[in-house]
Amino acid sequence: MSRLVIVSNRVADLRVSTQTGGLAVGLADAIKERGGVWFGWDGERQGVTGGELHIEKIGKVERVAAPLSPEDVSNYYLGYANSVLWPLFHYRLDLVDYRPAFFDGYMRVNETFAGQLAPFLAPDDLVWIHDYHLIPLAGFLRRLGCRQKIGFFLHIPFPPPDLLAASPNHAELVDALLEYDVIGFQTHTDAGNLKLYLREHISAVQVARNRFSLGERSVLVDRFPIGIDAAGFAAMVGDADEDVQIDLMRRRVLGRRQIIGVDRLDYSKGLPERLKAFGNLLSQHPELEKSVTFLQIAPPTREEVDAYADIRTELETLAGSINGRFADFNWTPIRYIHRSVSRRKLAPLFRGSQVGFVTPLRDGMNLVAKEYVAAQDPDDPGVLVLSQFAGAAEEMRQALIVNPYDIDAMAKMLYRALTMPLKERRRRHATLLEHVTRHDAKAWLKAFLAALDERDGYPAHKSTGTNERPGRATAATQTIARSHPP
Ligand code: ADQ
Repeated sequence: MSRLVIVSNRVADLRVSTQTGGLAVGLADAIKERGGVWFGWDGERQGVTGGELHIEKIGKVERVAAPLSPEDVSNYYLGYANSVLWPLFHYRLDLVDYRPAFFDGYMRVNETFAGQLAPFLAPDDLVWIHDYHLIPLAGFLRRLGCRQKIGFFLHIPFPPPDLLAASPNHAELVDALLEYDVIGFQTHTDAGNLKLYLREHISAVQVARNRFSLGERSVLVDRFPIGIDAAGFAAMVGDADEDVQIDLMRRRVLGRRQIIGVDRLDYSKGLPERLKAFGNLLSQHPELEKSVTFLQIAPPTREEVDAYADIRTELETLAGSINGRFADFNWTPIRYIHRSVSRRKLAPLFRGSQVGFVTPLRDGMNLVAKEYVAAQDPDDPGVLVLSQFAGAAEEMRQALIVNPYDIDAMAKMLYRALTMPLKERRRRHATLLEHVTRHDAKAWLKAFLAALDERDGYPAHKSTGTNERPGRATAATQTIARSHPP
């Protein structure tokens, strides 16, 4: 079995098995089993880009952490990745803060990472690069002569061609993607959006449903919906610590039901709309007062980016005004927790909540939807209310699917969830659980690596080492007619 090389923006802590964040813990297990390298930014903000790497050997794995300068953290990470690509790929052109210096920083960091990573690669390694921070990495590796099979997985949505074209660098981004052997997305919609772009703007020849020919090589464009460690998560529900247990008991005694939301505090997660829908529910159903609470856990992220500070203020104001309107001396309708909660606490909290309220305006997948299902008691399960714009909605059709912009419809759906008969709850949950368990993190990993392993790889004679940007001057991309929109 080939070694595995994983590259992600932040290098994972391989000594800790449970991490907060989107990148599946299963990856750590896979790399430990096969041996290899995990490369990424060390997460510090005061280093020197291209400076000394921090290398740690853990079993058969080398963990390689690269430093970045404050300027590059600002331009590459906070700038291009999180102020341009994140909003653009979440269909939020209104929030894109495009600046040429951001793109230059993005390319500079990717080029530097490629130079630092290349010496660690063995000829037969499978290289798996994760997420929007690192799109140009394969192109820079190719220029250094790396011909390994390189796959890319995008954890977030991929926008339709017209939206993508609004970015001044869309041609470079798509060219860079074409340097991979496998380009993996969460959903049919995302994969379909790239295919549309390739057909409309690049005249790439589609040789099979998921394969595009680029002259001597071809790329696979496919969906690999990410899963969770369903069994591992379910096993944590019995472990509630004291304060969670007390909270559960108190609600049981008072006959209070709980709606739960757990998200990073991000404008893509639809949090204000969610709070408003809960407020509408209370207005429309006064009989629910004192019998339902809404617990929203939303730890801060990327607070240096203005849009994140704005959403925080908006949410605090909204929670305050809904609580001000409905609260009584012994009942606070919305409990809003602005910090991270350990997974050990999350699993029992999900289990003790009668509704999982997961309504992003746009989301690559949304693991919380799957975790909520995995944590339920199959004999008396809660109901998942899920946004049609979460990638998870493509698979989880037995959830109550809502339009997260339609606040009134969400309030009605909450009411339906709270009043759903046990038989229907069980039926819906059984189908969802079966899916989440079968298509878990291991299945995702296996499917992606199998697809990558089956590829022919980069032709050995291909010239490399040009100073052009990746994708522009390689033989692979010269063979196709380009007509990128302006
Ligand atoms: P995220 O945007 O981070 O991930 P999500 O898929 O929901 O979104 O994953 C969040 C993870 O962090 C979940 O495992 C959740 O339990 C945990 N988490 C969230 N809030 C927490 C809190 N307060 N305390 C503790 N843990 C918390 C990105 C994409 C998603 C995609 C994932 C994986 O945006 O669409 O599903 O990657 O590919």
